[in-house]
Amino acid sequence: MPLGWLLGVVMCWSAGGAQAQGGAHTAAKAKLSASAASQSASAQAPTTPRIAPTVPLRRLPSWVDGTGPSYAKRADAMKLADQIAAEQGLDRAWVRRQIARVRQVPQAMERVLPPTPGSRARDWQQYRGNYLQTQRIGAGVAFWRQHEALLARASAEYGVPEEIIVGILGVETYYGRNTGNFRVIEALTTLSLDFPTAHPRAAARTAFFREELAAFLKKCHAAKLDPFQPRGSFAGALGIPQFMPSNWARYGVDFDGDGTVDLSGSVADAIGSVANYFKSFNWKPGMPTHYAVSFDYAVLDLPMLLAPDIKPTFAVEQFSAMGVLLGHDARQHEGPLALVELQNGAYSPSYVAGTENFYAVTRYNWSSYYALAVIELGEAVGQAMSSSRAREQERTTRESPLRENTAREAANEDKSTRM
Ligand SMILES: [Ca+2]
Repeated sequence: MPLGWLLGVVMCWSAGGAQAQGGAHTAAKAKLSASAASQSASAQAPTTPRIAPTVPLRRLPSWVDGTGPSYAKRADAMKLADQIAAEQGLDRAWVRRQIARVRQVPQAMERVLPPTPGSRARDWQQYRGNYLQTQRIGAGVAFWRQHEALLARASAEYGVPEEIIVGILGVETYYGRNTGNFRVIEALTTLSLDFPTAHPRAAARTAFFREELAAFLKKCHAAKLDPFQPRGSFAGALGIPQFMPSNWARYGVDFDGDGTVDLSGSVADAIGSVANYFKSFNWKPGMPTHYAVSFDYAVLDLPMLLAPDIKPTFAVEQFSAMGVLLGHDARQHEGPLALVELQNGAYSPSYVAGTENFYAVTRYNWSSYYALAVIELGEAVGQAMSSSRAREQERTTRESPLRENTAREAANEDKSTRM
């Protein structure tokens, strides 16, 4: 989600996100890497993912509305309104009216705060278990089947695999089920004017949310949309793909051709926009996202390998010189790689070699944990799709001779009747 920045930072804390790097997605390779890596590089890590409690497929919306003070009489709020109007070329009175209608939403202020450092150990297996549930994979298969033609068209047009689009939408909103309970304008106004000063990067975050609020008001004004209508996350991320408003404007695609980019009501627009987002962040068609690694402990230089974090930096030869052993396919890889470390709580970390396409997934949300969950969910859904297609094919093959026999018998019967 072009929730990017914001949530990225939050997730890096909460999920333990080292920031990841890029890698294209080839189902077989992607599959290999995570599990094989955790087995080879961290023999003590749990090999069976813990499964999180099941999530109900549908839940009643519980809206979170502003209950704090109104911004109508705040001088800084009206000053911000005037600034946005001037910068975006919007009617000053209209912007003032919108912001004056907003009440502070304290839950947004609470949710942007990172957990106390050390309060929660980062745990990839646990994080993974939150997304790779049987129900979510099943919902992904249903989504893929229902929107197969759209996914195929987006994949062909933008060069991004269906698995990645399906993985993103599954992790972000459970295929549109959980798109957020906050009024986007209330979340963004609150975080623009009352971002918690306890946050280590409060000034930068405030500036970020002000830009998002401006982008949101501009989009609403252009679309003649009441800014109080769209709902989203506590951070103002919108719709099925959870785009921040500036990304809605920048990367949103009218994929169903109805003249507007509707990320909440149009699955086609959501699918096209996610694919366009990845293309815009240099997704390289055909490149795997990551490879399995093992270590030559005699020469392993972990501090050096982990220094660039998720940014693909090292050539295959450099990896090898620093003690990272790669399989046959990975050794043929052209382009830089990053050693991605995923902590497993009390167990040894898992490691993968992330490519530029792994890094591209982290541009949606700046967390390697997030990226690998997206990749593995997409892959699990893809495999489930293939199995169900194979079963259907088998059934068709098994039934067709029967049908032929029945037809032949019917024809013979017909003949005998005529005789
Ligand atoms: Ca549209």
